[in-house]
Amino acid sequence: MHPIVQRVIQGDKRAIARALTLIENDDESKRELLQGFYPYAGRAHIVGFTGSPGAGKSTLVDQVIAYLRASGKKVGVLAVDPSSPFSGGALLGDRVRMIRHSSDPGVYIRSMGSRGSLGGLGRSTREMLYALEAYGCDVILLETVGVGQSELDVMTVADTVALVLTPGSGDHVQTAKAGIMEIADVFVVNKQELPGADALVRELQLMLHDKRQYREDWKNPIVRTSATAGEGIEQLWAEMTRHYEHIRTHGYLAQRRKQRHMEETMKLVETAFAKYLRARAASDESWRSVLMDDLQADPYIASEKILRDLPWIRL
Ligand SMILES: Nc1nc2c(ncn2[C@@H]2O[C@H](COP(=O)(O)OP(=O)(O)OP(=O)(O)O)[C@@H](O)[C@H]2O)c(=O)[nH]1
Ligand SMILES: [Mg+2]
Repeated sequence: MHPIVQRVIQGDKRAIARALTLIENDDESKRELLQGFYPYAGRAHIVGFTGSPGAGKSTLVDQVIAYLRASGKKVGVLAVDPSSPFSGGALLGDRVRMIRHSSDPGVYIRSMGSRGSLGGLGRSTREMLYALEAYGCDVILLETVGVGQSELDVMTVADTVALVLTPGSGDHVQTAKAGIMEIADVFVVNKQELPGADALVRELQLMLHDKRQYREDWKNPIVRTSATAGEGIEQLWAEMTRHYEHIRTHGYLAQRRKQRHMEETMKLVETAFAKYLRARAASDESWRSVLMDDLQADPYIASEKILRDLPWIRL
């Protein structure tokens, strides 16, 4: 077993920091690390917080950490900082807000960049979660700004997703980015003390009322919070837990894990296959001539000429 894996499993904070960096940098030791971490997959409840910039996600996460710590849970936090102009000071903001927890041995907080490919962000998030599960986290909180598709994709690794909305921010149900309403398990109306909160709640209730099909038979609850005042946190966590129990007891969690396992595996197979094709295209003489010289053939004909060399692909 890789020495870092052993130390992570023992709960060594410096080791988890190192492991996450190695994973994020796609280090060559990554494969061995993951082999050590994978047996711990599924131990933690992974909770995603998404929503517009400034909705109060970090403030909520900070309050949820405090709440969970009071009940003795070990907590991991991954904040995805997209390299989009939206999150100007987000990184610093997150650090300042959550810094009070950073000396707590039961909390590990990590901000990760979204550099690299879009697909890579999802993959390394998933892999970092395996490491945090091996580290012994009971709950892992994931924060992303729900502006881009890649941040939405990140949320597919969460067991429970909270969409954080705020009154009077133009953050209305009708204008919400397509896809974001569908992935939310719990709707959070944060800054509920501000005017417009009642209207936003009503708007959400109407939308839910019109909804004909509930994903995984789950009726999405709406929770009101005031993150800065620490109000509604207990209820929020109660709904998160209720959702987790729901998907666990009805077999949805097992189903999702199967699906995820298949997709992660296929992605690796596809990546290896694409690499093989590119390498062969660069070296195989007959492929090269089809690709570069035979300009008479349209791309369909040209591709068929190449695919004939791969007899297990039926044309
Ligand atoms: N009035 C009020 N302000 C809040 C509440 N929750 C958060 N805020 C404030 O809203 C601002 C943004 O909060 P953040 O927690 O940084 O929001 P965020 O969603 O993490 O923002 P990004 O990470 O930049 O997307 C901060 O100034 C908070 O103090 C709340 O319940 N009421
Ligand atoms: Mg934030």
